[in-house]
Amino acid sequence: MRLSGMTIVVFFAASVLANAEDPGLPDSVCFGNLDGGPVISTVNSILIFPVWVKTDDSVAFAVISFAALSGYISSSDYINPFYPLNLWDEDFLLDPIPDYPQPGYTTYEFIAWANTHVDPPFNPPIMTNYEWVKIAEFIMHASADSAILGDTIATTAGFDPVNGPLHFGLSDGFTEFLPDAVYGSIFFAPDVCVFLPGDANGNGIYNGVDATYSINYLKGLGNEPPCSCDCGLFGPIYSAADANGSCSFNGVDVTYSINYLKGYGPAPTSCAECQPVYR
Ligand SMILES: [Ca+2]
Ligand SMILES: [Ca+2]
Ligand SMILES: [Ca+2]
Repeated sequence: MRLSGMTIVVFFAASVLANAEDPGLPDSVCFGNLDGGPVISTVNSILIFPVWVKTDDSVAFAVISFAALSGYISSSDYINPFYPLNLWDEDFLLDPIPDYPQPGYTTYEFIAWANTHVDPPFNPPIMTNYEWVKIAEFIMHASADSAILGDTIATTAGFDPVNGPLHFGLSDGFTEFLPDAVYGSIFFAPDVCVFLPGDANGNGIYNGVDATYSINYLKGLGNEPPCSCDCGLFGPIYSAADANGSCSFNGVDVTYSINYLKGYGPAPTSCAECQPVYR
C-alpha cells in the first residue's frame, strides 16, 4: 500500500516524538545479508533486500529506511513482511525519495504500526530476545542498464524529509529512539541466474498466484514466465517455473507446486544446472 506524504503528516501529528534513549542493550537493524556478503542481483531483475532486527525491547512502531545509488534500482515495488510485521495493522511502502540523503541517492522506506486500536487485543510487537530476526524484505527491481553489471554498491542510511531517519517506537507509546544501522551491499553480477524457485511470475514471492500463472501460460492464455536462465546442457528454461527442478517446465511443475502449497509435497527446487544465486 502507498500513502501520500500528506497522509503521513496526519498520522505523525498524532504520534509522540520523544526520541528517548534506547533502553537496555543497543537495538540494531541490518539491511542486506547478515554475513556481510553482498546481495546478488543482475540487470533488470527482481532484487530481494532483507531487513533484520536485533532488539531487547518491545518495538511496536517502526520507520525503516535505507538509501542506494539511484542509477542501480529502478523501482521499489512492495514489502514482504514476516512475523510479526505480517500481523500488524499497517505497513506502508512510501514512494522513493530521490536525492536523499544526498544527491545521487534515493531513500526507500516503509512505516509500520503494530496497533492502531485504542483497546486490546494489541498486535504482537517485535521482540527478538537480542537475536537477529528477519522481519521483512524490500522487493525491488534492478536497473535495466547493462552498464551496472560487475558493480558493487553500498547501501546507506535513508532519510525522509517528512519522517526523518530510521527509528523505532516502543509499546509504551512514548519512547522513540534511533537503532544502530548495519548497511550492506549489492553486487550486480554478469551471467547469473536470479530467481526464487517456484516464483513463476517473477514478482519475488512464491504462492498460489504462481501456480495460476503457470496454468494460464501452459494453456496459451497468459504471459510467459519472465525468468529464463541458461541451464547448461538443457539450454534456456523457465527456471523459476520449473518447480520440481527437472530442468524443464510443464504441467508436472504445476502439480508439484500445488501439492507443496497444500502441504503434501516438497518445496520448489531448481535445476542442478542453473541454481539461483540469492537463496
Ligand atoms: Ca534496547
Ligand atoms: Ca510469484
Ligand atoms: Ca519441471
